[in-house]
Amino acid sequence: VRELGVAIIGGGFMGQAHSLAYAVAPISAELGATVRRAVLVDNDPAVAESAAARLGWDEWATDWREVIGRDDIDIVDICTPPQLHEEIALAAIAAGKHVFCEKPITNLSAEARVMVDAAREAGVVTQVGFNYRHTPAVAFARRLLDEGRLGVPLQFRGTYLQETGFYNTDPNRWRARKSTGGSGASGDIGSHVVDVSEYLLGDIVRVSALLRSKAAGADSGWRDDGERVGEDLIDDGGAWICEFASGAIGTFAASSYASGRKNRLFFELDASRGAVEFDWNSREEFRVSYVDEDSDHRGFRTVHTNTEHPDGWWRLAGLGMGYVEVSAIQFQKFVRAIVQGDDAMRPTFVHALHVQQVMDAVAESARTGSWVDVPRSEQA
Ligand code: SOE
Repeated sequence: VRELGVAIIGGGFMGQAHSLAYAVAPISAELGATVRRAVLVDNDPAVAESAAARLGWDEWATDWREVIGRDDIDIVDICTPPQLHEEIALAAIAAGKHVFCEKPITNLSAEARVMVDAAREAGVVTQVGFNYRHTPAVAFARRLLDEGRLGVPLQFRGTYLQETGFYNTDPNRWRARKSTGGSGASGDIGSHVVDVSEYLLGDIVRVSALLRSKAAGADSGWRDDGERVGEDLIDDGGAWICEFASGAIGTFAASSYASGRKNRLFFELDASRGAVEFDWNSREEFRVSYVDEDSDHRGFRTVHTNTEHPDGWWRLAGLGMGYVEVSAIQFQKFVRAIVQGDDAMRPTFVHALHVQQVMDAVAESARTGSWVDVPRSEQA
């Protein structure tokens, strides 16, 4: 059995999530390869040493440049702030490594474009950490659409809400400004729900958006939006409407100032033969209503996902699928793509480029007040 060595760049929150997922992924499914957690890299030596020891990595290092070209490394996994993604990814691709990159792929679609072209030329496998689409209930919605059981999509309404803005208030943190790599609520969490929508409905082709930053102070509302742009601030909340290439329409909201919402990725999808609801906070529940029901049975039913559903792990429904399981599913797909060339259902750099083009259009529309067209993806 082939062994794939991983170098992970970044020992923070995502470094931890990926480490747990790498440990679980190869022992919970037949992948045709084992995964060796070879080197954890963080520019802070104390973080690198302690994270590597705790999370089961063979070695630690502080300079990714000294690591990514090594012969025993097959996969470079980038968990750094987004403004570093392009440089690290291009170096890894040049060294012939497969690249897993956290989202957003970068904050600029022009950089993402370069990454896509480089990866294609080198023939390496890529994937981006749009993890929520791998939830069995979300993948089941996609299967029902593919099989025609939901009919034609009409309308998607998606939100991703957190309350982190109330508590992460240090104005000097890198996430606070665009120029230091912040993606805003739109790019950081809104991009996840855009990925889910495109996974289910295909390309978004135009958007109209509002983005806002919150002023400091409990009783303050949004700033004037010119201040957000002029002062290089990230957005803390936004809303946008869109049209999909299929003619379906969509509405989206993302906010870091949504009290009580810890990590609420939610969507509703209306289609010609039925409708689906999904809430990450009840992620095992697939809620579906079919048009063609006896009149005394019309309404939503709740199906608890299990091994009958795509990527389900437990035959007994109700045991629960958590953040680590869903993260492990994404690495199972990534490893299968490397070993078997199986490309199905994965958010590659190509998909992530299109999500970034949507996010760039959202930002431009918020600035100009106009509808902005989004180029068609290379999948289309
Ligand atoms: C933001 O708070 C964040 O950590 C995102 O960056 C992740 O992508 C999301 O999955 C959880 O929330």
